[in-house]
Amino acid sequence: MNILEQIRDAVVEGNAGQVKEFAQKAIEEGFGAAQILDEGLIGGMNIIGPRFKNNEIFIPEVLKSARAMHAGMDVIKPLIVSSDIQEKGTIVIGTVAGDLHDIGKNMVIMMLEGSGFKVIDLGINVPTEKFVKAIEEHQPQIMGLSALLTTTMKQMKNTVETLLTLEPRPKILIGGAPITQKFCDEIGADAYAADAASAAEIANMLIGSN
Ligand code: B1M
Repeated sequence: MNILEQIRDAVVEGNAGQVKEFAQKAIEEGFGAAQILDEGLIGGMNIIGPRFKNNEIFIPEVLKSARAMHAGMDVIKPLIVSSDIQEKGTIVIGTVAGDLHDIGKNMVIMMLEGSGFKVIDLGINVPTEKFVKAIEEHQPQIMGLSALLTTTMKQMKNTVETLLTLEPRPKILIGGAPITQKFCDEIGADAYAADAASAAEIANMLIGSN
């Protein structure tokens, strides 16, 4: 079993100590952050997802895996986020109201910061008013919304509807497992990104630096 598979399995087992140790070892073996993220950390969560869905495991196990995954993200973060990168612009990001999922959002943040953006994280369960207030306060070029539940897609739509009425307004970038380009077009957001790496690419396109 290679080191990325070991990371994946340690995420599945929810063993944060091992995930840290293996992630460090993977870096020493020359694996890049993106590969450790995709094949190791996300690989583990992709195994957890169907098991959770099929009631083979329950919330405590999922949270244990989530914590293990965060421990791995802490190890690879310095590889992604280089402190001497000049800030390109500000992005405010949050998970919409009613939704408590933040693992994917936090990955998106890591990639955005790694790409040179200043990111203001509003956290989870963010009501529309809080997004609006953050726009007034931080004047971001981009507003990022994440949703992981089909039930909170409706909330995302409501929030986007309000943001579209602001003048001037930031570009709106949306993402999350149930979100699609079709949904993005339907609700009038400016862009959809399927994963953390493309979120950073698309953010660059939105501010015209690519
Ligand atoms: Co929840 N949950 N969960 N969960 N959970 C899902 C999403 C689910 C698909 C599991 C399932 O049934 N198969 C299902 C949703 C079904 C649906 O809506 N159709 C589900 C459910 C039902 C629930 C609860 C309702 C369960 C319950 O209580 N009965 C409950 C809801 C709580 C709430 O939010 N109100 C719940 C709770 C939880 C936990 C708290 C236990 C935990 C969250 C912990 C945390 O986030 N801190 C949890 C988890 C971990 C999951 C699964 C297993 C994994 C999600 C994850 O982190 N994936 C998930 C199953 C699955 O997705 N396979 C599931 C890894 C992550 C890297 O991927 O978040 O997709 P993802 O992010 C990607 C992209 O989507 C994209 O980039 C990321 C990186 O590549 N992306 C963006 C994300 N945001 C973006 C924003 C962007 C751009 C790209 O621009 C701004």
